[in-house]
Amino acid sequence: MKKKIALISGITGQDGFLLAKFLIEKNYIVHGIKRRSSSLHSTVRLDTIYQDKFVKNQSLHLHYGDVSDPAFCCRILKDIKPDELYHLAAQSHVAISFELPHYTASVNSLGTLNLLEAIRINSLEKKTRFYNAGSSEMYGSLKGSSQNEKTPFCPQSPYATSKLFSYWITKNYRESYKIFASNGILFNHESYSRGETFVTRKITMFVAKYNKLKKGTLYLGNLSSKRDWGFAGDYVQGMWKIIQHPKADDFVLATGKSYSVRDFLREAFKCINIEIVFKGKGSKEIGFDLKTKKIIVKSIAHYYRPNEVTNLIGDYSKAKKLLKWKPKTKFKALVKMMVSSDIKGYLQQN
Ligand code: NAP
Ligand code: F7E
Repeated sequence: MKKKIALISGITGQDGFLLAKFLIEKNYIVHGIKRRSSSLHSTVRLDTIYQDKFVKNQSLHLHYGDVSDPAFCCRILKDIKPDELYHLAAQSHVAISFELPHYTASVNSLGTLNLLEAIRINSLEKKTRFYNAGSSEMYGSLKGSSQNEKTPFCPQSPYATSKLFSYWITKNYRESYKIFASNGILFNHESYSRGETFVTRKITMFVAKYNKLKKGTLYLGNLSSKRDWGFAGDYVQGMWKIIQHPKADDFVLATGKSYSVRDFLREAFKCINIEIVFKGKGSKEIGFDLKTKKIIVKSIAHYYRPNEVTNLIGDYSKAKKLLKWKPKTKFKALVKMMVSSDIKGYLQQN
């Protein structure tokens, strides 16, 4: 049987790597877009699935490119003609989007438009199914009990606003040009491959180091903000299911539960047998080891955002009903998985 061809923008990121691995296991030929970098570091996640150019029947192919370049987008679609295009490339850091709003809008909003236009210009409307990586950040802070596909959007950052454009342009191209174009509205999903400046990984990497050195302070921002945290491995399967669905549509993927940054810290330190206790409020809050009384965590104003999304909880019942998707990994198991992986990594490197 002819193998399906997938193209992934953002293949060097957390989700791109996990999705590529999943699709290769499903017997796809995977093409990925990587940006030119002065070091090899940007492709480090792909090391375990990398295949040399000269290997026969190669299932992973990497191409230099950038989604903010319309000519490149047009050319890659013309050359690859993928059955499925997973558009994951983005400036994905919310805090950084306040520092680089123009750049964030340019990559996240126009990048999506460039790929959709490339499908249209190459007359691939009937051939290529398009997945767009939408985000729970588009909702802004929780108002009711949970957020689903019918909840009004209220973006609170340049990142969220840029993603709202990409969400609507995806819907617009679906309705105007009959392209199979779907949005995943994904709540936070984490893993051992999560970027090191996102709060969960920042915590688990610190815990791994603290486990060995028994010293140091972890500086964080708002410890009270709450997120619906799931495991990225479960979510890439959801992306695939969204694309296999008979009809293009928009789907929330989430766990339906939310925990604070403080909860995540407690659980992560528990993995190294430290009970952490908190004292103080806001940017004066500290976390210390109940046994030794050593201060380990400090909240500082530097890491606060100009506008904070205080709480997010997703309602994934549509995906459960129509896609038969549900998250398999619970919060505690996720934290444990990330801490264990970082402890192993730290011990190997030091
Ligand atoms: P990530 O780890 O930050 O990866 C982002 C990827 O996009 C990287 O491969 C990055 O390349 C690439 N990229 C950035 N700008 C690009 C450009 N101009 N052209 C081509 N590639 C570019 O993000 P992630 O966590 O995997 O998330 C994947 C997608 O889902 C993103 O769109 C994100 O906004 C969205 N999302 C994520 C979550 C989550 O919780 N993880 C939730 C909702 C939505 P480099 O490696 O070269 O930087
Ligand atoms: O922050 C708080 C911070 O940066 C989570 C992206 O994948 O998910 C992600 O966006 C919470 C926020 O993720 C620090 O204020 C406290 O309330 O890990 P984060 P995010 O902003 O939720 C959404 C769904 C996406 O779409 C994005 O692409 O943690 N927080 N102290 C901190 N956050 C960071 N990064 N660093 C801190 O020191």
